[in-house]
Amino acid sequence: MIKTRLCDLLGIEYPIIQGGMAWVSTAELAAAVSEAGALGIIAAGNLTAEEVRKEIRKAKELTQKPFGVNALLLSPFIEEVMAVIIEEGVEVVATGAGNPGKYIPGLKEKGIKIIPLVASVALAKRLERQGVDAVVAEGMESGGHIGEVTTMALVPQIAQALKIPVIAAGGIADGRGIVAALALGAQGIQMGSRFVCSVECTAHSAFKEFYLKAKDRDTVVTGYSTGHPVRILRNKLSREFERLERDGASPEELNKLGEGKLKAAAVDGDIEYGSVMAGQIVGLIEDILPVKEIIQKLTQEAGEIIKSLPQNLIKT
Ligand code: TUI
Repeated sequence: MIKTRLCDLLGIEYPIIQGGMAWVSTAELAAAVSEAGALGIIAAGNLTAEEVRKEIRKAKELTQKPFGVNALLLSPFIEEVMAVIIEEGVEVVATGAGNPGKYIPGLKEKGIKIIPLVASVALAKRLERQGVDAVVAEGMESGGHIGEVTTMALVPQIAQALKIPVIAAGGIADGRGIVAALALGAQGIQMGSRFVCSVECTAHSAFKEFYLKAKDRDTVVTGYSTGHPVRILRNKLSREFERLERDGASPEELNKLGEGKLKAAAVDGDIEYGSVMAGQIVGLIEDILPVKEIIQKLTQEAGEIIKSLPQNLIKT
């Protein structure tokens, strides 16, 4: 059994957080993860504030346990979404793709725990000073919008610089990844791709099947030229992106090509022309399992690895 101080901080059994993936992390997935003893997270993505409220209320009907909402700082509705999160009394707010500094006082005043996703030591340190409760250190192995540093290099550097708990993300999908993250100084882990391949995930079956087929080298990063690098599975859309970037297309043209494409992939199942965001560990995922089984399998694997370390690795 793996217990860390993150478990006490969040009132959860296992130090595992489910990534807030736009159009994928719905109330159903978040509630299933929380019910299984980890922390489920609803992704607000670009949903309107009232749509986010509906998801929060649905999750409350499905579980009594704590869950969080991921507020995408790039959303046009971010101010109203933050207001709804406060009104609905959500326990935890995660933020992505920016600096959440200006929202911290308002959330803290209401006793809401704040866990920003960060991709650099500098932002992690600044946010610790501003009073956040933990950070997710997200390596560039992750799917979706990414930073520049790998999980292996980012997690120990952030763990070294901070006193609050650090949660490792990017490249983790089994017990080995969990143990590695703990060895790097993390108090917990966040997984996205592994939870996409769960029974409770409401993403389109074609989206999940595309994950199962993917191998280690099947993700590509598009959008370096626009300042918003995004990791996706290689398909007709990624090739079109690469062609436009090579030909020097403007950021406006590239952003236009990306518009609505994540929904097209995750909700409508368009895996050719949609944006299938996925992390590099996707090649390891071979089955679609109930969330509870994923969590039990992984924590058991992690426990066995930790127990076997003295015999297998440490010769005295
Ligand atoms: O946010 C994510 N992953 C995402 S968001 C997303 S939606 C989207 N779709 C298309 C284009 C852009 C976004 C899909 N996947 N992960 C957390 C994350 N945050 N990764 C990197 C960052 C980050 C980047 C810069 C966090 C802070 C930051 O700070 C900038 C600053 O002001 O210092």
